[in-house]
Amino acid sequence: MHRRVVTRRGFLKGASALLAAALPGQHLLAQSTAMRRLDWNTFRNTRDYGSLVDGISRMRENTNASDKRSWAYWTNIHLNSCPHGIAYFLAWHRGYLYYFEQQLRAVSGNKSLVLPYWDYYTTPEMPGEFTNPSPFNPLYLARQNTNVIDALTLAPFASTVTNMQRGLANPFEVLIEDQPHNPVHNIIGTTMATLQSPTDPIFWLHHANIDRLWSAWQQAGGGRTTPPADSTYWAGTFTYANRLAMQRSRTIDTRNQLSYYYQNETMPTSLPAAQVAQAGDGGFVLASMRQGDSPLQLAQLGPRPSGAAPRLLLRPAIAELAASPSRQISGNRLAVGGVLRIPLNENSLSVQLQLDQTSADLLQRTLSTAAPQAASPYRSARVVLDSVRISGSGDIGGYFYHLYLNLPSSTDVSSATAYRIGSVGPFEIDAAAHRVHMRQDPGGSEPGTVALTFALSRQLSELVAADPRNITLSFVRVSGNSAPGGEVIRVGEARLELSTDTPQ
Ligand SMILES: [Cu+2]
Repeated sequence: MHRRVVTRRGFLKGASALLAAALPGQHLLAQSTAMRRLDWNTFRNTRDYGSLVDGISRMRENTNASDKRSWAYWTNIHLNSCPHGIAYFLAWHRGYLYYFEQQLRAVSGNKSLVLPYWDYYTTPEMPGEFTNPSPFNPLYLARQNTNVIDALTLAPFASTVTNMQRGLANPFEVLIEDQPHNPVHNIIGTTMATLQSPTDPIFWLHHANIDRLWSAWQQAGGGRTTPPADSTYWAGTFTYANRLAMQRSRTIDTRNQLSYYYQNETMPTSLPAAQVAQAGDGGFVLASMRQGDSPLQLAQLGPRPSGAAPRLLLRPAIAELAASPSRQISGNRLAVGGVLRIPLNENSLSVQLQLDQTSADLLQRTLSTAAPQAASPYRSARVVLDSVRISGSGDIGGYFYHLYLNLPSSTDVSSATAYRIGSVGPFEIDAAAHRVHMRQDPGGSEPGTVALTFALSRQLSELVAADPRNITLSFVRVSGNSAPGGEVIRVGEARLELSTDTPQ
């Protein structure tokens, strides 16, 4: 079975260019010949499956981390230079996977080997080949969980998500990193919940899937826009290691620039069917208007069938915690109210952000579109979790928290995403600690901690401005089947800030 195919689109393009430019045909055909990355469920039945297992086995056995044929060499590239939570998350990983795939080909001796992907939107349970704990199985690594159904969302594929890059309104790159990318790392846990995650073989199938979803989004039309090749956005180079670099502009189009494409390049349109609810789990509880329904995890609920009763997400109870004062954080950031020392454990909780009258007035002048903008030096609002650290057994993962602002006391789950500002778990904390280490981020106010920032959408800013004396922040816990209890994360301060930055 060979998968070196010439696509019709690629062939026609090549043929017309040939006629137009009268260049040697072989060269053009070589450029339009692309390799197809397969879904694991297809890949596992090809002869390449053996090459993949053999290649990974050889690389894991090679313990010389300075040798590019070793497993640790590739983990160290990720550890030393991956951008998480900053620009080029998608493009950097596209080039990283491309070079890793070439290395796998070289080590396995199979020139047509391609990286397969794990489509968890179709099969949320990790493929069994990766979970067999035999010491002779090179695809296995200890993990907290193997089912990622609670990590999934359709939010990045909504028709309103038309910008690719961080910094523009509603950016695809930020949304897909936030969910499903980060929660998949967190729920699987153990090594996957850290920047050492490429040590786990499932990492490569997870990131091939994220890359595939980006490809699908790029081709979906509907006004979805990637910066054009001549944009300054693509200027520059990713340096992965010594003599291993890629021009950013080469990562725009997989088929024509990197000569690969995916078996399925369409965006998911539904979530996997709901599974049997876990009784007594520590996750958030969904109430139903009908009696007798079991509580279900939020992500397990697909679109509600017409005529069915709405399924409700209840806002977690408000914890009474000490308030933090309004104060100037820097020349362009003002804290308008917050709370101190939030312990995050197996339960969900909400906190109330207390604003004094002066801060409330300023917030209203800044964020309300009805108010004159000139009356405030600030332009946007954000939630900052400061002095965040892992505590207890939190570093093993298996869990994460959705963050909501001003969640109503109960809301239909399909409406809850309007209040969501992001998520936090051990992977986000480890990635932020790495940015501090790389001096890309100053870190948290307390030494050895991190700070996480969540920009508010225009809609949420309006909502907050409408009632600035009554702002709640909810941490909604999502636990995999295996997840640590007790305090796992400590947030030193959660606060609302006004900033001079452009609104999202
Ligand atoms: Cu990742």
